[in-house]
Amino acid sequence: MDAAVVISGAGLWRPEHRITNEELVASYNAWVDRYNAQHAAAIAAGTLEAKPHSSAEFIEKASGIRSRYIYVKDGTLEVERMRPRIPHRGEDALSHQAEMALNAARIALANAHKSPSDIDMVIVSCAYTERAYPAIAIEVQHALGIAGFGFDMLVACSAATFALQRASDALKAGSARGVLVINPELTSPQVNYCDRDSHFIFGDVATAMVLERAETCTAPHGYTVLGSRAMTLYSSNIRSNFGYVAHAEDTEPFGPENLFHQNGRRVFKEVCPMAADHLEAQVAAVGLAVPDIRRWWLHQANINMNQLITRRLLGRDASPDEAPIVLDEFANTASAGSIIAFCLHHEDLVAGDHGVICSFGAGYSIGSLVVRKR
Ligand code: CO8
Repeated sequence: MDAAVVISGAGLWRPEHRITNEELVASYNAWVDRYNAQHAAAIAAGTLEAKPHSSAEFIEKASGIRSRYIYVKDGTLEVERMRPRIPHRGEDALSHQAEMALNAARIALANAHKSPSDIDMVIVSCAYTERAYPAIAIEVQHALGIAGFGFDMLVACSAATFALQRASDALKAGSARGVLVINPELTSPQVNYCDRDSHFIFGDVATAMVLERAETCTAPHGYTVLGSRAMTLYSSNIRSNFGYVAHAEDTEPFGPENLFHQNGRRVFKEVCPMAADHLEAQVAAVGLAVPDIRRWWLHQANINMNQLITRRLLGRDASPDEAPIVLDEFANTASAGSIIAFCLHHEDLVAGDHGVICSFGAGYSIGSLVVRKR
């Protein structure tokens, strides 16, 4: 029989700065007014389309987002800049993402009643890493004084769930005693704040989880992993093309086509049924049925998506207690969304309660873990 693996601690770190929809829209609309004024002649001649305003009401209705955290607010709302002004750190300083990762990791370790000496594998898994190497995970491992190994993983929105599956498999196989999975989602540098379709979508945050074998777990809120599944299906509907080859292609690495962009409508239509089918199959695979699930910690990209998926699964609307939404405060935080929902809403479950952590997004990718409170 497989050794039982437990999620024994979770940590959530919020940046100190926030941007509300109203602030974001005021900045975008001022930028649009300036753009339209600068191109007034072409717009009047019909050779260029005037850009329309964004609206806070649209954003909340279409997505459920009311505000987002941002690692550095300075610069982001300035019409002349429209991107964060993140101070450069030299090679001797702790990197931005390592700092975010450490903030979340320390909370997860404390909640798991573990110290760095109990950990021997560190996975930093998120939508982007700020450099190729040395891995952010190895920097975090060094800062915490962990003996063992670390590596980075990129799977966009499913980075956290896919890493949790890697962690669970390593613990079952005996190649690790304790694993830290950390998701420092520094999304803001890849957001095109001049794009009306996507300027509102993302927020920055860091989450972390500690996983260990059941026999070492002493934490008060441990969750046994009953099963996990990762699946991918290629799609170009969500893309971020920025990359190192631009240096040799002689292309602008950070042009609009290389920042985040998507066909949101198609993503919505294609991913919702896939996610619902995946969840139903995954719950059945561990011998449970949908009504046995006490809580759904779902990916947080869009409130309407989550409502559609849970309605398909349950045959009725899910209550906020059954499927918590954190989008209003956090926006879409790439892979961290379902982990934030877990961090904020897992201590009230009682022994024997079942829950599902699930992500869905770019790739396409879907990842899920069915868990039971100890
Ligand atoms: N303000 C006012 N009106 C707007 C705005 C705006 N900001 N934007 C669009 N509109 C208008 C459109 O022009 C359109 O007008 P009309 O009907 O006259 O043509 C109307 O509103 C409707 O537009 P859409 O059809 O585009 O709007 P939707 O209702 O589809 O909502 C959403 C747009 C919210 C984007 C929605 O489609 C959605 O959320 N889809 C799911 C997308 C999703 O889940 N994507 C996952 C992306 S995240 C991911 O995979 C991880 C990436 C890694 C992190 C990246 C970090 C940068």
